[in-house]
Amino acid sequence: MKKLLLLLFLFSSFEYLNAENGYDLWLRYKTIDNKQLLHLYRQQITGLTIHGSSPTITAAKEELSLGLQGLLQIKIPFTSGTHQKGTVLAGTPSSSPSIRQLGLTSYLRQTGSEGFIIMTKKINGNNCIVITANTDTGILYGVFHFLRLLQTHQPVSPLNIISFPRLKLRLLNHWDNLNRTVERGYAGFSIWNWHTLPGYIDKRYIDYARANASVGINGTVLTNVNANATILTEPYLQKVKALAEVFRPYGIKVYLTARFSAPIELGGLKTADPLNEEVQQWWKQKTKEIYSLIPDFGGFLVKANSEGQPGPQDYKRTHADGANMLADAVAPFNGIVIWRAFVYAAENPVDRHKQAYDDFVPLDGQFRKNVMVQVKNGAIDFMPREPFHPLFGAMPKTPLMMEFQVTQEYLGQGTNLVYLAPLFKEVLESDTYCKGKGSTVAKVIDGSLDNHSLTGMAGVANIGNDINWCGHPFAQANWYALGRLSWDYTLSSEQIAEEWLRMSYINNYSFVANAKEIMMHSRDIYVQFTNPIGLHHIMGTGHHYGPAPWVSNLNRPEWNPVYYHKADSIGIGFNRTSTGSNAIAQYFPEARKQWEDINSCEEKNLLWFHHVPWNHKMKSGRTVWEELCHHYYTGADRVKQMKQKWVALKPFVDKERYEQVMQLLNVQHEEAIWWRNGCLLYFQTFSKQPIPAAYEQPDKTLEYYKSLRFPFAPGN
Ligand code: GCW
Repeated sequence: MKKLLLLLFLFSSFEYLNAENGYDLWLRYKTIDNKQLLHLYRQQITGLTIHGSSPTITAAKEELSLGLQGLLQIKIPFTSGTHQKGTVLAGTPSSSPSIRQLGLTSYLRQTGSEGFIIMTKKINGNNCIVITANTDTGILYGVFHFLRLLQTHQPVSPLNIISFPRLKLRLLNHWDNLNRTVERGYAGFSIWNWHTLPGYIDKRYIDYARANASVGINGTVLTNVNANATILTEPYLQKVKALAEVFRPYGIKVYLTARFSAPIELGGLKTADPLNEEVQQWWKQKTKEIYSLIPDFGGFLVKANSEGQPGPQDYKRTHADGANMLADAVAPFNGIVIWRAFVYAAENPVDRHKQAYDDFVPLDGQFRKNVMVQVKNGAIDFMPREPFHPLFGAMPKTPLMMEFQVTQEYLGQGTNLVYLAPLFKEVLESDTYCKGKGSTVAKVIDGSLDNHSLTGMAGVANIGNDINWCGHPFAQANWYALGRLSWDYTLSSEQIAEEWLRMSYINNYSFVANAKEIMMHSRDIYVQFTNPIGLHHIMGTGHHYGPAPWVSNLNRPEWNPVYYHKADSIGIGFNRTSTGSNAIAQYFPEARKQWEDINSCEEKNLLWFHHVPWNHKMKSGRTVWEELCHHYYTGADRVKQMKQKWVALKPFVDKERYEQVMQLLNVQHEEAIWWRNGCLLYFQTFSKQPIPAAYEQPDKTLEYYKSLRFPFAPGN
């Protein structure tokens, strides 16, 4: 009997134990493992009729066949126009007469050029599943959505879905260099093999496009914002063209970063002054050349006058002058310019928090119609927790695009399990109060507050040539989440996590519930053991790996962690109130209120805005010093709990990914202890207070932590 049970167990878990390398992302299309459901789906889906002949429709067909064959383990025939019961009928009203007759025009008015409808409809008396849209791209998105329903075991009858994106541009920004290193990349080298392009099309490019289309990402900036002008030379543009051709059927446009000094470097001009006519001509010519190769080229993304990049200020011109010059060049081709607001200057003694706002707010109203200003979610950088950027709501005349970081530069890099949707949502749901209560960051970027039609969100990609694309198996969830939220920012982090888990692992209730819990707490845990109660920018120099709050000797003041935590004998934290740098004044008064007063400031941002005496009492009754100890220790302990939770999920996960995640959680636990001990030992030199005896005391000295070096840490 025992043997039989064991055999049964082994047999039933065979599916789970198949090794997986993660390459298929969330598009695994494994057979529905619930027999009843499989049976039901097979009855409900009996044939496929897809109208249209564009490459996008071909891609949709291929995806449907691949998906259904995998999920249902039967070959569902493509039919033409019979519409038997259970037919999946896809097409636009113009490509499909049967769909035209269904009278869906009023719904299709809502879906725009990318949205879709999936509805159960009776055709010739038979229930069919209709996937329709105004464009073939909409059909493709609908197909992916339909497959997702099956992948996540949702009912497919009756269906009544209308979906359209809330943001127009949904982009990945690759910080990929032409030599294939990736700035802040933790998943290997760049997936763009420039050397073998354009002749060789790696299958990865197609799978990359499929993955993006499956979550609605419709643009990709191929190159690093720390730009290299070589990408604009003819041989490289041919390579870009080849990629654009792969992506086009999937609704994805390519964009490039423009190095501002390219007219000098490539054109041999003496200047790159945006008001110089020759310079303007050079860009116009270059742009024409690009569009002759790539007619649907998206446009340029520019980092200028920031961290050593050239820009218009080199010629005493403004960011608007620079952006407008490029905007005029791309305008005849319907291109756009995305100008980054991430600027700060070493020569400027003003709190770095304030510099982008100071530079950009006076320019509001001066940008051309086809310019977007891309703003990072917070004013400093992509810190583990950061109040929203004060520029959101402060430039009503300019469409602002959100820039999130999907790659985990400051959030555990390649070794930590940190699910970022809660961070993204925290920012999007923050109230700027720019037009009174409810003026959330989301409403600023979706254009609804100021009537902008150019809207968008970008994520700095976490993709590399690692077999599983993202390094950490759970990092794939962050790519997925960026896409899903840029399509619909009202989705909850839980829902996104759940979808991703069901598609990437298994639909088992217990697995999904527990793994989701690990994900949902992971970002808070990371904040807790690295940057609790508003600490920020205290990471290692250059590579940004691990803690280094002690660093004080770097050339630029604002590169030093001590600039941000300001620990001294009195207390810790950056006073950004009116008695300090007054960065807080950049927020609208109602928003400011939550932070202004040291005694009522929301504690998660306390040290962001205040220099707080060591013995200041927190809501918990602990002093600030005790509170720091509490958070660092609790955070590190919670990583241990994550490990235990993962161990309990072993029966549900294939061996390969189980082991990968397990090993990484072990590394994460060690890193958490490193952060905890390093930071507390260092801050203790100012607080002069003991780490409460109840805690296990650090087993290494501060000198030891200070001596650690990582000369070849990735991503630098
Ligand atoms: O977060 C910082 C990174 C730089 C990056 C810069 C930016 C591309 O450390 O590596 O440069 O931001 O966003 O421009």
